[in-house]
Amino acid sequence: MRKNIVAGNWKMNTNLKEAKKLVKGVRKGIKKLELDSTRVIIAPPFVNLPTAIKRAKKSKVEVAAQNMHQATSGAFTGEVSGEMLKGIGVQTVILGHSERRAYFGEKDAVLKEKVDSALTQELEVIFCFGEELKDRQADKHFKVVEDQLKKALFHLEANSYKNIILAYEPVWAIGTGETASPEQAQEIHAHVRTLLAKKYDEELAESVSILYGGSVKPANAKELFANKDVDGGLIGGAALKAEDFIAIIKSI
Ligand code: G2H
Repeated sequence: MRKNIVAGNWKMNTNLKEAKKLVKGVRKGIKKLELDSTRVIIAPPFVNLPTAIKRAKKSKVEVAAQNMHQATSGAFTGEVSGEMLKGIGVQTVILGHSERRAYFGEKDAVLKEKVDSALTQELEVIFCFGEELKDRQADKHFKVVEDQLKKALFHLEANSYKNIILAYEPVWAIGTGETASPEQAQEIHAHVRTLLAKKYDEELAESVSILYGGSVKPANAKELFANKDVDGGLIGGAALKAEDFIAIIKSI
């Protein structure tokens, strides 16, 4: 059975003091919750990862990174490798976020390399994909999503998918306050499961958690998560306030 997952992508937010406070708030907030089939992940900025890992110890809060370089080491000023992340106790890394694609020029080919590198380091990957507004307006959203998945993931062997979480994040809904409707999210998630079933098999397609991301907040989380193929969310803005993040976790 696949797990439900609520993951907080803190993006370039939180100084050290804020990060400590936020981990504490999340940790405290989930303490009394029944989370048997739900995972809670937070993804602070690189510099706050060691502190977050330390403060999340012996709790159900897992800590992820927001990005990594595809090489193990080398002359790549300013970059961080999967091996380095693994070395400090990170288990999961977000790859392919639309902000990485849009502002840092990350194309499908480099994302494929990053995915391979992360899996080699035995890191779990939260792989983000999603169409832009112009794609949806041109009725190309199914095709765009399909291409993104094929180019970065479909070379993988079936057994790699035990370390892959997918996150559908329509670009037009990210940080805009605009959310995909539950129906729009469900139809893409179902489409992705069909693609996985065609490429691999039904069992694999049913085993992969597919999260929705894009302006998820306490007010809309329940109706999004109620969909059969929506297994939780990747939360940005609303993950920066412990009480909102907890309210979203409670919606699952
Ligand atoms: C999408 C999401 C988290 P937000 O980027 O990855 O951010 O919830 O602020 O739209």
